[in-house]
Amino acid sequence: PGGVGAYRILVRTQDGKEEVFGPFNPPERPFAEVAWVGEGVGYQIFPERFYNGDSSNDALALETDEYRFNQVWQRSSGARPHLSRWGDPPSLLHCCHQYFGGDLAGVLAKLPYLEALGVTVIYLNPIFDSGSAHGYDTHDYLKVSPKFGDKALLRRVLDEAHRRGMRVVFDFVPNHTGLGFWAFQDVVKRGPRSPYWNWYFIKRWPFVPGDGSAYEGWWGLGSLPKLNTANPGVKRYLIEVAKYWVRFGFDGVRVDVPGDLLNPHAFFKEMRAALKAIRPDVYLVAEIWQRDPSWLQGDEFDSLMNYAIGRDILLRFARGGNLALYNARRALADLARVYALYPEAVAGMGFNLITSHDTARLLTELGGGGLKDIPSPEARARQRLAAAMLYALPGLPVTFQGDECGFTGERPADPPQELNRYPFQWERCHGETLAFYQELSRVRRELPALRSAVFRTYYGEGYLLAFFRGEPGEGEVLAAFNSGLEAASLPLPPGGWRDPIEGRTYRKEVSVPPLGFRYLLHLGQ
Ligand SMILES: [Ca+2]
Repeated sequence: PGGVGAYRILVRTQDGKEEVFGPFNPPERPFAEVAWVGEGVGYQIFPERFYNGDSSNDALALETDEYRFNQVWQRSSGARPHLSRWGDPPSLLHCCHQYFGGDLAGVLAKLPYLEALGVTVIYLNPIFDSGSAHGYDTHDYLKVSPKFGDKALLRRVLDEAHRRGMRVVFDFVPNHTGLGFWAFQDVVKRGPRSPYWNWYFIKRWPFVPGDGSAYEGWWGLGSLPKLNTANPGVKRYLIEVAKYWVRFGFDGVRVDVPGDLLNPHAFFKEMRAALKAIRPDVYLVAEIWQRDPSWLQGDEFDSLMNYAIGRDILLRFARGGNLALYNARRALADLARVYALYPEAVAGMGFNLITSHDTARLLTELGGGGLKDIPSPEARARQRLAAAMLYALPGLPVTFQGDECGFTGERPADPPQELNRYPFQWERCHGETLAFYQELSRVRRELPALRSAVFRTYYGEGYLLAFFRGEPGEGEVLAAFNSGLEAASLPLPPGGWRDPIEGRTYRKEVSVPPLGFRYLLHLGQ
């Protein structure tokens, strides 16, 4: 109270020894949390495979596809982009050029579904004009992809989402463009005489578009020419694009492969300053898969995509199995390490996920099999366990579309089919799993401790893991998870602890069911 001063940390070990560390000084400019993030429940939409709300625009996918611009592809005998019906089997081009017709009208139509799921934050995969189903090869940063709709429809989606208390985050791809981007096309035509020659890294000219040996591409791919973001003109252009969409009404930005940019930290410092000047509570998320606080110093991003929590900790724990390989004690230590690494504000607005369009589906990861398999009850239980952990952490739990319906989908390497992105088969939604996710949202709304930034470790032995959420005392939550096949007994701290799902109150100890969990609300002494 009355301001923040220097502080010390007192550590008391189990054998009663005490040691004092410090004094430490708090940062001069404390990192401010974007308050709406950690309060919410997140959901990722991959628009081409979510819901087809307007079949009249389906064929536009073919007219705008990369194939039009990729002369290497045109001269090859390989498969061509094509349209499929919603439930058709995946083709060899499933990942990127097999189109099913999903669009923004589909997103608009399903907002009531998302509201019933408790979703308050939508992360949209790229929706701008591009040459693929995934949209990471931008042709026009300022145009909505015609296969998805137009700006007026996007306006309606944002307005209707906002009216329902939802925020929307767009996907921004500054590292590379698609072949159809106007600056790249100008370089193709005019070569060194093009004013955009230095927007890219061209090795020789003239060249055939699609020939990855003629210019730098992302991961060497000829279809994704890399932008020179150290060029002030490129940087200015891209930051103006981001500003445009924030002004348009988006609430946050997810940035694709920020670590691959040239001079990335300079770029994102400038981007943050520009966007926060428009909207101080705009939310900035980086696609960085590892633990890395260098992006989170208060002057670049608000969060990473926390695969490092969801996959490296939660998923490994939820798989159970050989305790020598991974166990609750290690999971608890790993969680403690993450939350010691980041400022509390960063934890509180963490973008927490286990799966996305870039991973196999959650149920598949937990033993549920591939697209055509029938998952076992154990795999389904492990998915519920993993989801319950995700919803109990500080920050925003983000579910990839369809995981809440218990779908499966693997990612075969050859050919790379990305079956996790198979169209959302609405009539096949697993009702019990959906009801479970709805319940998780409801409990998160009901228990403020689960929405706070405060995290403390409690217990980690064998398959049983538990941590506290929220300030100590009445109202805090003890969250316990059992990844083993037998019930496990958890000793409770003093006082009464109520399980809000089951409605019973426990003292001294509680049994956590096999592959089960409990959120326990502290009732005080
Ligand atoms: Ca459509």
